[in-house]
Amino acid sequence: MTLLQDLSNEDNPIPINIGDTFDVIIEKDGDEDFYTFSIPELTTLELSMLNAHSSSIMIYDAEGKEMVLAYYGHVIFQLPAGDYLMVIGEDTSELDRVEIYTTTLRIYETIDQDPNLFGLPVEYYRQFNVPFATHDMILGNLEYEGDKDYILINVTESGTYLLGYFTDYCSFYLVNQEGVTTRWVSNDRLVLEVGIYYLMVNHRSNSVTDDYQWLIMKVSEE
Ligand SMILES: [Ca+2]
Ligand SMILES: [Ca+2]
Ligand SMILES: [Ca+2]
Repeated sequence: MTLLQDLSNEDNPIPINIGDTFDVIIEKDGDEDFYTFSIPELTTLELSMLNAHSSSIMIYDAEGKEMVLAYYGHVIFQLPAGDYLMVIGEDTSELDRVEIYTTTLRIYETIDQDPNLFGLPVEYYRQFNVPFATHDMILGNLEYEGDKDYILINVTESGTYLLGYFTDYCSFYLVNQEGVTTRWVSNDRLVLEVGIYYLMVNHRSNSVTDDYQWLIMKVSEE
């Protein structure tokens, strides 16, 4: 019988490089293995694990903020530059055998043009002035499961605005500078003050990819 050793603990995380494949060995109920990695710039990553339907994955930034929480051994996510701690454990009620998850953390190739994250420097975002100069709709796409798109909205005149969109499976939200998020359903009106907001688009369903089109119009309140 092979005696499996716990490879890491909270005080001794294992450094990994993006692109590495490694075995996570969950010896017993409640076991967790710890890994660290760094990325130099905003990056979309894919974590794939074999035989890991029973896994849990948590990724924390250097301040200890949880950035990713995922199950079932597969997740695509975006992180800004920084140092990260990844904790992999099991998600079963009573683990009665050793689980070995063969795990790869790699860059996910995508043409996603809109960050999934709020609070990055403004130059990361597509920026639109509201009211629009034209009535052309803006195109976007949710490129992969879990994609979210943040788009910067610069409101230059306060007033009442209407959002219009075409999509089958996306939901739209308005996010203010404090991160307060308001669902914005097509044809609904919101009163906006001059300032910077974000439009956030995410999946309403489990669909993998979705195209969407939107515009924001200023309306006069009678
Ligand atoms: Ca272990
Ligand atoms: Ca996208
Ligand atoms: Ca995105």
